Amino acid sequence: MTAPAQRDTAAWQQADRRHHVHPFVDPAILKEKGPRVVKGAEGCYLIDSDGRRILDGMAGLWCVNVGYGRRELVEAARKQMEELPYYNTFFRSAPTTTIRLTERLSELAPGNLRHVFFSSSGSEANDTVVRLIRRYWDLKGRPEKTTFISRTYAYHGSTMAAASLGGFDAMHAVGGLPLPGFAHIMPPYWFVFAEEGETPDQLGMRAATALEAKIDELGPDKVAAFIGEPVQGAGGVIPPPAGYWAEVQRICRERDILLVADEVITGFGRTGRWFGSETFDIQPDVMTTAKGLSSGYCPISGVILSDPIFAALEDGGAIPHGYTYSGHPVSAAVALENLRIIEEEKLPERVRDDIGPYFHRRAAELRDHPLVGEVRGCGMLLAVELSPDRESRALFDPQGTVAALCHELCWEEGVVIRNMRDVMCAAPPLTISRAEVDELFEKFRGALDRTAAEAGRG
Ligand code: PXG
Repeated sequence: MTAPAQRDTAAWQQADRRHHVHPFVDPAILKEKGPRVVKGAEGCYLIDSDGRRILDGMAGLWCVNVGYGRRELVEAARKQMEELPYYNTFFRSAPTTTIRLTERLSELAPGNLRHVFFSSSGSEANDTVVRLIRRYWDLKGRPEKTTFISRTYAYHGSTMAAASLGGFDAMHAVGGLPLPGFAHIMPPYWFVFAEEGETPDQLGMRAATALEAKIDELGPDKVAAFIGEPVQGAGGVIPPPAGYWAEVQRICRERDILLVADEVITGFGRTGRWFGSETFDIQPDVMTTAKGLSSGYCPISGVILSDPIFAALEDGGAIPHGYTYSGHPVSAAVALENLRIIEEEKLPERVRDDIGPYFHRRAAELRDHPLVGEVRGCGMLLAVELSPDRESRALFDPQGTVAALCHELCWEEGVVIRNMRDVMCAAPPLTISRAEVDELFEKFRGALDRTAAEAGRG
């Protein structure tokens, strides 16, 4: 085995193939092509093991909101490690930094969301949501309100409960999911679900009505909550049509169903406000945050509870739920500094008024590309839906191969854009410059042209 300092790309790939079990990677393709080995990063660029610079159009996994290489975050982590590298939040203790982060999040979160439960990932946060909300209804004397409703193509994480909340058949097929007590409805996804002649707003109303129908089918006395991402992310960037969230909220309120906003992707500036809930005028009872909370520099997530939910839980005594790393002080220090940067550099405003509109102006230029069926998005979230025929909104058969090819060619061109079914998704750092946006689309178009040529659709 070569010493790490002397390893070239092939040696890294060999070691990885031998010992590393990857999430969401086809082992046959991994065996054939090996992993893409990443060595460093700066600003919006990754640096691979050959020293090549690649524009990261995905901000890692939708999380590096402030970009790579921030010295302030390194310094915050270093300082915290020196002062208090670890202490827990069990048994009546709390690191000062963790307390400060709860104050800051309570200031930032909309409405009466003022109480934070920490974990290390979005998945754990959503597991926490399931347990706490079931506990809440139990304490309210309504122990039968246990079922969660979510949507097809929702992504809420990979633990047993989070994947049950999620709306992917392939994930449900592993481990016997969904668990009992999880139901799914259609998403407001016009390109795939609209009927002949149906407008996006009409489709949005139909998707909201599906919630009403599902609650009535299950019985409102059995349903605990509806959970949704303000803009569905990993399912293919599906922004809600006008009126969708207002209708969902009306339905939930009228039937005494709690509303959970999963802001793991949409939080911390990505949609042009601090939270997607503000962009879409949602007042959730519970909010899940992760990713952009620390810009991915350290693992941390927070479930933010409203005053009444917290009050009820408080009355119920100790919550037998928590993680060794709940409120980890180093992650909390990095998150606090990250939030300071987002505020100081006015990143939500920048996304709303400047770089977001520019990003979507450039994206719109792809609309007449022969492979493109639809271009949609919000803030620094973009989907380019590939289709063999835009007019009829046809899907490729089999699904997924054309976008997988495009994703490969994007890497070759020097930009990361993620494929999901036949949707290409981008979510760059919120700090991306106009010149970098230009570069992103130049490289993306190059990859699309090559995909069209290779897939015989030029
Ligand atoms: N909620 C949402 C909305 C997410 O996007 C999670 C919860 C789970 O977070 P953790 O930290 O447990 O991964 C996510 C995560 C992809 C991809 O392929 C997306 C996510 C994670 C990994 C891959 O787009 N989102």
